[in-house]
Amino acid sequence: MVGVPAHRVAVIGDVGGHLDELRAELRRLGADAETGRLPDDLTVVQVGDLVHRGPASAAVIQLVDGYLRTQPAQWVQLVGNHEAQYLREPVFRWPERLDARSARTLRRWWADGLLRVAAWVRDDAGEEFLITHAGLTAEFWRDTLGAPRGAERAATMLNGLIGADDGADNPALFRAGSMLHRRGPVRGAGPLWACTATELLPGWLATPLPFSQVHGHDSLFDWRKRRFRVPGDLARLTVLEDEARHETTALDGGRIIGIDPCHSGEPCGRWAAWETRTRPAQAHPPAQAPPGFGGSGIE
Ligand SMILES: [Mn+2]
Repeated sequence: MVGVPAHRVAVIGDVGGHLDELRAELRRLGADAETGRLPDDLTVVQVGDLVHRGPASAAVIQLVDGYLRTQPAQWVQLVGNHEAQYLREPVFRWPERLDARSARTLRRWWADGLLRVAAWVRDDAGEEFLITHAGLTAEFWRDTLGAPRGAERAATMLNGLIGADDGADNPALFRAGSMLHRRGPVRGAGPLWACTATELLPGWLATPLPFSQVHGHDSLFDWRKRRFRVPGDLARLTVLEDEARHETTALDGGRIIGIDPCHSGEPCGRWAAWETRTRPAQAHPPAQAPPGFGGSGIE
């Protein structure tokens, strides 16, 4: 019997306004060199932080807007803390500010359910991955979501938080951690903000993972200084892939894979998307779903 053809999912880490880097990686993944069109067998998930740092934030937003318009079933856009600056009152100072048109585009994506908090995928070996900007901490998973066992359920619940508490001063979804507050780690920092070394990993050392995770935002390994930001026992659980700038920490119940290339104002050099294979129905949203599929909480 011929099975359903395998489908490729490529998860792209933080872009940081580096249009040329994003374009080059999409071409490597099979996008048409002229038109940029994605091949039919590929779904891209981008983990957020499209903007700031690099030279071309507005053009990155425009490129992604094109994919969301023309190939909406093949581009899943997640929200990062840098996009959130334009969706709510800004919470941190940043030297750059997006132009009004780009900010409006982000707000339209958010209102239309095109900018999500979480995606999920089950690979063809059966391993489930939750994909978010900064990772889902054990405390947020347990206390805010009520400890869902599957990645699909967790993604649906996270996306259901969009708009649910927009009026609140400090809604769980946007709960920042040590990176913003410059104090000790925050138990239950949200999926846009959790610091990998001090807020994401520690909780999962004490709690078996219900599913694996892929995230951007920051890293356990400082790629520039070439040293771990964590003690040796945690570092020893982590395998580095230098060429791709991926770090994989093996824990009880699953693994946590960090894919932030850590671009600064200059691109970092070598990096790559994290790729896996799945069957078309085993990703969120499914490959053929209409735009807005997946219970974002926005009607
Ligand atoms: Mn970030």
